[in-house]
Amino acid sequence: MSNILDIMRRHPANPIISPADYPGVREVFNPSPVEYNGKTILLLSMIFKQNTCGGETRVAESDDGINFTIADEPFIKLQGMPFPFNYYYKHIIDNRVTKIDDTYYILTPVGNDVFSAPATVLGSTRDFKTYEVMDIITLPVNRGASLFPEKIGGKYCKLDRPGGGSNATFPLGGDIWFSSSPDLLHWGQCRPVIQASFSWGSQKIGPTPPIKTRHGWLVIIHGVVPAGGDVGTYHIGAMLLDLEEPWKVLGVTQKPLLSPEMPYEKHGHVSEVVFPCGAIADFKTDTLKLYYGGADTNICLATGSILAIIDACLGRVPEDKLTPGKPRLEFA
Ligand code: BMA
Repeated sequence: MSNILDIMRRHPANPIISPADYPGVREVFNPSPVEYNGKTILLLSMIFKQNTCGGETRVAESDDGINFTIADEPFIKLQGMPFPFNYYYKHIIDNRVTKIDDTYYILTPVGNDVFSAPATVLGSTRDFKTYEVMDIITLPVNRGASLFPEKIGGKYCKLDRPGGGSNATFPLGGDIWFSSSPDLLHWGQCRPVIQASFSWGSQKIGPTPPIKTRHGWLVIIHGVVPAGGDVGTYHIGAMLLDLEEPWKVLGVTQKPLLSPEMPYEKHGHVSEVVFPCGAIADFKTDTLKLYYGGADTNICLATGSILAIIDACLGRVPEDKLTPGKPRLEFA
């Protein structure tokens, strides 16, 4: 029996964006996808061969979701901004973008060499040309912060992953948490959501922006196990959260949706990595378009039935790993 769910199909043109096509580029990976004006936009994570300043974010745009044109200039430029943003100008990658009303909000886990990192910077855009920085909205160490696309119970909501993962450096952490805010800037009422302790996500897991379905909030997540690869093996799976109380897990896929299997996922700058920063749902055709990074080197696309993914989430819930099962932290 396969260790991977048979739901997603890789696009035959994979990798759809490769550094080989862009002289000077060393890595183009971990895209954050969103629809804008009838186009598909990807916020790309890019690292150049002449790497003086970590990674940067560029906008790629496409009419068909497969052939992309990459902007010539970085989209997010924290260097040159006033304190505290100027401290966090390095390694601006792995964005999570969410449209709320007519604004696209971008959460970026940013780091530097001075303070502990990454912290999460919130910014916004309406046209993917102008980026407006808003504030730093999480303490470090925190990765993967992702906004829900609408208020729930009158509050903005987000998922994130405080702590760096359960490894020698960060023995605790690596779990996904929920928090809410009246204004996108002040966050609290934190709730643990799910522990990094299932078969394909035993070391750390990380969220992407939740997608609203009739059955619950569908969240594509990555999961890391310590074995294999340069830094463990990175898988992609999904979980389903309660629509009204989104810190409650209705289910999680028992197997990954995608694991590193193809050469462009197994070999690259970091081996054995498939990494998502979001997905686009087409409910008319019941298709999830999952854009992801392969081996921290290139960009790939896989598609699959949204309903099948939801079914897989609901198949079996490891009760001891999920709230309200036996949470590691008890709270009133
Ligand atoms: C994570 C992030 C990602 C990367 C992954 C695998 O911690 O740095 O950008 O894809 O590691 O290297």
